[in-house]
Amino acid sequence: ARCIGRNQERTLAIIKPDAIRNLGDIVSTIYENGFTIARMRMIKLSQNEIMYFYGEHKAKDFFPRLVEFMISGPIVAIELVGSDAINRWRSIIGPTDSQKAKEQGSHLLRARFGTDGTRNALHGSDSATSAQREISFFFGSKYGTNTACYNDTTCC
Ligand code: RTP
Ligand code: MG
Repeated sequence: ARCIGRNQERTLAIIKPDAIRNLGDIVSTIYENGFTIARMRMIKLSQNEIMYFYGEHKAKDFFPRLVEFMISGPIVAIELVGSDAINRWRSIIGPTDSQKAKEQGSHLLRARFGTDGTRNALHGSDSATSAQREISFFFGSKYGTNTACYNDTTCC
């Protein structure tokens, strides 16, 4: 595998069912922001799989709404690699509520493609621990196909 450089971090992005038609624009934005796509997979998850993936939210009032939304169609899981990828991807998508995102800036991906607090077009891992868990959930291993390293301590 080719080494992609130092200070690289991985995160898991998801294009949610409401944004699948905008896959092309979203992939363009990913590359415009200097990320590499290590792996990408389109999949329709079962109710049980979504409940497991979002298990940390199972007691929240919005959980049934979230599960119903996420099983409403296929999603695309993307393993992103880049500098400060976790925080940078979350800042590119914007706040959870798409209406708040629209107030903060029309360039934010949730402003462009989301509708409200649940139908918000995109996901981004919230920590390195979450990123590892979520990448493994979709891809089975933390290592991508076009990279030789996981982070700056093991790379190059
Ligand atoms: P995500 O995990 O999808 O990247 O989003 P997030 O960190 O910004 O938000 P989180 O609190 O983890 O919530 C997970 C997803 O649940 C749905 N949600 N609906 N009040 C609501 O209707 C509500 N709150 C959260 C959203 O789809 C959110 O992304
Ligand atoms: Mg979250």
